[in-house]
Amino acid sequence: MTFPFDITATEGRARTGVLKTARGDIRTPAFMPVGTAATVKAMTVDQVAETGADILLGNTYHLMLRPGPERMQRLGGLHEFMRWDKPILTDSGGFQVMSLSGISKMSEEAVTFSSHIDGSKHVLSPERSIEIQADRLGSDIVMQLDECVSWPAEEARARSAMELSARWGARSKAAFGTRDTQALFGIQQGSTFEHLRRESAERLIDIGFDGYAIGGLAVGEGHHAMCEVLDFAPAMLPADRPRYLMGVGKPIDLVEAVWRGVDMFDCVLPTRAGRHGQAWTWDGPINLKNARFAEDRDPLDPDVPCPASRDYSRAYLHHLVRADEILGKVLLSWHNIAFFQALTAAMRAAVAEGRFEAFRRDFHARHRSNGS
Ligand code: PRF
Repeated sequence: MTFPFDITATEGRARTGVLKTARGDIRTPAFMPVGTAATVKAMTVDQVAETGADILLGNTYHLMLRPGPERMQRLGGLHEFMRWDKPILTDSGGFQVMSLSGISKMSEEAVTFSSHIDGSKHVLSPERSIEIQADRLGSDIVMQLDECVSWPAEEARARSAMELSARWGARSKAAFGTRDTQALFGIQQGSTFEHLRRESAERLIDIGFDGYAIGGLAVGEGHHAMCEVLDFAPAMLPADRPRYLMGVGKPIDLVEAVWRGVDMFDCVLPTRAGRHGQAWTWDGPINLKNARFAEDRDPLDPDVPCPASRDYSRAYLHHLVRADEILGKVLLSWHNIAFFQALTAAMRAAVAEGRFEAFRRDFHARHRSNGS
């Protein structure tokens, strides 16, 4: 059974709706906080839930290295382990192998890599990735194993990664089979080449997935080039299934991607930026380290329904960041996750009320007015 996806309103290519999973509803557009190592860094799951997040992202790569898939299964799966009972989407591992592990080798059969933790050697095939995600971790939304090329990529290189990803998509689907309470998403590749993106989409649709991700973007091409790909890539994917833009992004990327028909996102940005003293606001990013906040008694945002956004002065946050106190990282991660949830909630409401075009214009005007 595939999860029902009810699109409740559209405006141009933008959509809002609900993806109904066995563990609960995911309101779209959705932002998934990243819980790489079975934790959204510096936050409790109760805090994450309170910000309005409907779903978290977990990583096969990290969890297969530590604590290990078989141990995770003995401990009841990822949900029970980290005390999160809402949906979890897991990434398949290929992208993290490329970006994090030491030496890695791609073959038709599998990717072989050495752990970034202890150098130990591991093999990840499409079948093993599905087994880890679906059977050991108990993920709700399982991603196919794919190959993502860095940018810029020559056409031949982008083509071979797209074709390998399509073949791995078919193997992933065969290994996944049909399941009652879990979904499998395919991943479109093809770098910035329109004809490769089209061929990738056609091959994925032929295989048949419960949802479709756009991979291979936000790998160095920049906001403008990414938007140019999003002008055509989402429309190649089935309109009645969720579309997920992987590893994206800044608030401005999210607004532009929703405008072009994307429904789901994940990114380490809110938590990583928070640990580095950066807070995201409707006026753009600010760094709390900056001396101009030393005696600023205003909160980060009185309208974001989160204690970290509402109840602490910028002066206090400035002090915590300057003193490198753990609480500074905790509060800024919490605020940023709450801000990203407020942003997706605002986009859902704007599409539902047919005013997303005005929302987008106002977002740009206010974002640009930020002097920092
Ligand atoms: N593939 C997978 N995970 C990803 C990506 C991808 O292309 C990206 C690209 N931004 C982020 N995470 N499997």
